[in-house]
Amino acid sequence: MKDKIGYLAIFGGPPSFQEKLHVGRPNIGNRQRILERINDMLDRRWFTNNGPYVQDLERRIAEMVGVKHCIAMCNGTVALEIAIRALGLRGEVIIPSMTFIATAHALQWQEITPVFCDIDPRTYNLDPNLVERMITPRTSGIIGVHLFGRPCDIEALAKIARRRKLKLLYDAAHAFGCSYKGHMIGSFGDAEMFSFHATKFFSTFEGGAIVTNDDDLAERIRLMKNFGFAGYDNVIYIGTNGKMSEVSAAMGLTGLESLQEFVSINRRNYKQYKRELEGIPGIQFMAYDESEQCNHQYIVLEVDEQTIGISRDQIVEILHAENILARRYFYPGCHNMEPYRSHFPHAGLVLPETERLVRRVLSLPTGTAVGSKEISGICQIIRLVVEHDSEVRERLKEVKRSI
Ligand code: T4K
Repeated sequence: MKDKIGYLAIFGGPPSFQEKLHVGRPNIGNRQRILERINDMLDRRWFTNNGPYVQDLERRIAEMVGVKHCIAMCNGTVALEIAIRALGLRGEVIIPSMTFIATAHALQWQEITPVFCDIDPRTYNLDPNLVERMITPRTSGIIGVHLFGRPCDIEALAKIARRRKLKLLYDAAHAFGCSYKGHMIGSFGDAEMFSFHATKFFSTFEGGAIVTNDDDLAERIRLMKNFGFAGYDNVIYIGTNGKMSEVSAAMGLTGLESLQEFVSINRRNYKQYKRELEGIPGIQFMAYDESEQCNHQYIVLEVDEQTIGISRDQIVEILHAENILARRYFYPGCHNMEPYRSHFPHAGLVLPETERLVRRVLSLPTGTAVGSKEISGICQIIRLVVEHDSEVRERLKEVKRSI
């Protein structure tokens, strides 16, 4: 435990942690069960192409989410691309800029223009009032992102989509196991997409899924993810390869058996962070609605540089020196990355809340790989830095001068 500025690793002290603490360290579940399933799979010699594990996983996820169809995919990005195509999106699609780059790329990859809309700073999600203003005759749909697992304003977006005859897709990459007004995320809009990447609290190594209640859409998606095959030697649609492998599904089925344990560990971590960080001036803790189900996959802080005189980036630098690999998700916003930065050099002018927020937020390590001692150590470093802000500022300047 460090109680003096001089002990911080950035000023020459030893790092607080020998091993790096990551945001997004995978949860594993029952290792024995995974290996048993993989052994069975090897015995059966059925590795992919809609195998029994994939079918079982799809059934269980559809049941858990409360939808008619779940189509498992090789990753979340391909799932998004296929959902976009199967929904017939074209022209322009409205999305937030504060998201992982895959949301924008899944559109641009298909020569559809992502139109970046500003967010509501209270939810970090699309501001429905502003969505309305971004609609043009070329707009074909809206992709809402439930950022960090907090649901979009689903009712307001549904109303706009209905009134303006737009398709409504959700990028629910962060929101598996979360709910909105008592219903599971995954059951809203025309379809929703999940990511089961290794860094997500529920993982299939790489993987994802599209969930929907629309029978025709589900049928198109199934064809599209398997080259358009409707049976041996019979291609009836244009398609690609979006299939999930059996080894991924084996991981997923095993992970589902430990899902509640993952959530409760994340929740315990969240509560501890909240307890130990609440009330620090200039540090705001991103809270979740306690009345909803939540996976607590992300622990997010907002740093107010005006109040503490130390920037988010300086805090990240200090934490990294301690081997705490905090991340700046989702800096600098898609509109500040290529090719969008070149396509829309002035996009930032209509995204004031996004521009402000991407400079303030940071994500801290959580998950089953992080224990209570580590969390206390992380919180203590943050507290120490904020409580000695002027001294830290001066010493950071010295460090910069000496480089
Ligand atoms: N939409 C949204 C809103 C998304 O956030 C994402 C993905 C997608 C769509 C697309 O879904 P996928 O196609 O990925 O299924 C990571 C993930 O790669 C990405 O899946 C995720 N979002 C994004 C938020 O985070 P990076 O570039 O930050 O990953 P990386 O390699 O820096 O890893 C993050 C941390 O996790 C590191 O500190 C290391 C640790 N880690 C990572 C891996 C892969 C491990 O400890 N073990 C591991 O196996 O994107």
